[in-house]
Amino acid sequence: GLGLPINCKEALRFGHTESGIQRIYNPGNQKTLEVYCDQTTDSGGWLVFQRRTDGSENFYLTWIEYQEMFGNLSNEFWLGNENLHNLTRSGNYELRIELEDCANVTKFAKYRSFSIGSAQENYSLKVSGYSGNAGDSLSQHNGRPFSTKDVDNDSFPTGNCGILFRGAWWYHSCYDSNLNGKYLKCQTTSNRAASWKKFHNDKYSLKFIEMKFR
Ligand SMILES: [Ca+2]
Repeated sequence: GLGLPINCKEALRFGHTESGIQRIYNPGNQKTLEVYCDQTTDSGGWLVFQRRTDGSENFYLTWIEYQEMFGNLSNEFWLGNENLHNLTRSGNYELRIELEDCANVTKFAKYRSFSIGSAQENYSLKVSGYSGNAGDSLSQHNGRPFSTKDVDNDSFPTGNCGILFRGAWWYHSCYDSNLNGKYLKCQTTSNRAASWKKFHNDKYSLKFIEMKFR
């Protein structure tokens, strides 16, 4: 539709070989939207849907706020759960997560299959097929619905993981990763941090995080 690519993989085929902001046509909801494409990492074609770099955006937000995009595509942002569902509802997608610690060590986690359910399914996470060098801190979240500080869909009976750990995620009871937790500028003392347990631990606030699919 409209001569626009339907995602970053198609944009790459159309000759958009540089990373940056790209307008796409999403057949999932027949709308256009701007996204950020990573066209260099691991052969490119990646549509970035989350990034943390400096703590400039507040990620401790509500269900309704997580449904839509917030932040700045050039820096910190969340693409929005509605967009994520509509972009992954048909076809097969892989997920890649870039992580950097405070000693500038970079690691990644890749998953062979990734999609996000509908609003009726509470934007549940479907993920499988780990590879990479960061360790697998996401497969335990497979099948879990999304939770926020105001909508508790987690499997922890006596509290809201989103409030306890200041994030919004596909919490179980509660997490192996908390990449929408607090950006604490390399602090290593709070389990509210934006963390990936298998890389460091649940108190280590990572310096750089990027989540993307293709
Ligand atoms: Ca709960």
